[in-house]
Order: sequence, then C-alpha cells, then structure tokens
Amino acid sequence: MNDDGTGVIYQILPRKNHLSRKAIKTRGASYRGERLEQIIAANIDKVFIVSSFLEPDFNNKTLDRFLVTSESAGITPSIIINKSDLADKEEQDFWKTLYEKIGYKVLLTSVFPESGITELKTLLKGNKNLFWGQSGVGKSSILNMLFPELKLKTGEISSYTSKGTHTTVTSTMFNVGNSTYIIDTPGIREIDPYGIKKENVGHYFPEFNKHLRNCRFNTCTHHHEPGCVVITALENNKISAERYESYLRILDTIEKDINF
Ligand SMILES: Nc1nc2c(ncn2[C@@H]2O[C@H](COP(=O)(O)OP(=O)(O)OP(=O)(O)O)[C@@H](O)[C@H]2O)c(=O)[nH]1
Ligand SMILES: [Mg+2]
Ligand SMILES: [Zn+2]
Repeated sequence: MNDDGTGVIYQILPRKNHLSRKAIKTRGASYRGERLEQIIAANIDKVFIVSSFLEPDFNNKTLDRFLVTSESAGITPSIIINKSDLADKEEQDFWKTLYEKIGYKVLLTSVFPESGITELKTLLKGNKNLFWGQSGVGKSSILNMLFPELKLKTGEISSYTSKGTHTTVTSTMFNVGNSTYIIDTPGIREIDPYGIKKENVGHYFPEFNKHLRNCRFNTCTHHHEPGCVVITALENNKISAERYESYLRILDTIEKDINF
C-alpha cells in the first residue's frame, strides 16, 4: 500500500481456484438469467467454514450451503463450530459425528475459555486460509486468539444478535509468518451457491457422490426418481436425513432461480 492509500499490483498470478456466491438480490433490480457472481477470494488453499452453537444459533442448512459453495469451487472445506462454551456435550458430539462421518475435519472451538484453538493453528501452517461464515460467529475473535498482533475488530457482546451488524466490513489477507496467510472476511447472512446446475448439486455432497453413478438415470436429481441409489442410501441410514433435507432445499433454490 502506498502512503496515499492507493495500492500497487506487483504480480498477477494465475487463478487456480476462486470462491464465489451469487450476488445478493437488491430490491427493484431486474434480472435476466443468472444473478451476478460475486468473487470472495482466489487462489486459496484452505477454507474454514465458521459457525457457532449459539448467538447466532447453529444452523446446519446454512453450514451445508457454505460447504457446497466451497466444494463447487474445488476447495475442500473444514468446519469450525465455535462458542462450544455455550452448548452441551450432547449437541457438540451430535454435529461433530455427523460431519466427521462424511469425512470433514470438524473443530469445536471456544474463545473464552480457550479451547480447540491449538489444533487449528497447526492446520493453518504454510497455507493460504480463508475464514468464512455468518456474522457474529467469532471469526475475528478466533483469529485474534491465534494471532494477537492482528488486533482485529470484534463485535460487542450485545451487538451480535441485532440484525445487520457486521463488525468486519472488508476481506483482508494477513501474512502471519512461516508462509502462512489468513483471510478474515465479513460475515454474510445469505449464501446462495453460484452457477451450480441442478443435476450437479449431489456431486458437492461427498457422501452422495460415491453412490450417484449407480442411479438408474444419469440425470437423476435424487428427489423422486425410480432406481435412485441416494434415496436407498438415505433409507439405510448411510446418508443422514439432515443432509438430505439440506440437499433438497438447495435444489429448490436453484429451481426457483431458473424460473425467476
Ligand atoms: N461465548 C462466546 N462468545 C464468543 C466466542 N467467540 C466470539 N464470541 C463473541 O461473539 C461476538 C462476535 O465475534 P466476532 O469475532 O466479531 O464475530 P465475526 O464472525 O468476526 O463477525 P463479523 O465480523 O460480523 O462477520 C463477540 O462479542 C465475541 O466476543 C466464544 O467462543 N464464546
Ligand atoms: Mg469479523
Ligand atoms: Zn438418484
């Protein structure tokens, strides 16, 4: 950055991947076809999807939307569920087990008292890491705990429940040494995966993916079609009802947008 606040581009690197979502709908705007793509960041090694048990409440459907968006960008996400100090062990175990069974790395963290943070630090090393999730879940708080020198602004205790409060307002990348970079992002309330076709949604649910090719129809949307192996896997508890419901919701969102 120059003294006058302008920036200098030193080098333009090829984009190996990029994370994006559909731009938020604004009232009165008209659309033709797909909504615009909003790029969040490019050339990322790891994405940590941060959620919290309470304040805001844990919402597995929202988490799944972030996971799908990340998977569709070709970046395997890891899951952080923060504020474990506010949840009982049963709830913590339930969600941790559900996502670990799929193969996701799940970290249960708390900033006060500090818990689960050391393991996170080792996962970050040598990578370009993006922290992403809803507002108020504690992204900046976790990063401050790991790297106190960053002194990131965090929300007031009273403000995280009031709608529209976003403490972090722009995405910023920090070099924290040892070839490790972290990107803190502003929280978002609405996440719609961008540019995903209906028949491809299942590919971004890793536990569906291994069954998919055995469906009778290769255009199967795993909704109602006869000979669908995803539905069979659901009936045999190989796929959780929670994840299947999320899948149907995302499918529904995509269908509605097509008819927009
Ligand atoms: N009880 C509890 N509160 C926490 C924890 N981590 C963060 N908080 C509180 O949650 C609030 C929001 O934290 P932030 O770090 O600003 O959240 P954020 O995800 O960066 O929010 P945005 O910048 O708006 O996206 C603050 O009041 C924190 O003190 C935790 O582990 N437990
Ligand atoms: Mg923040
Ligand atoms: Zn199917």
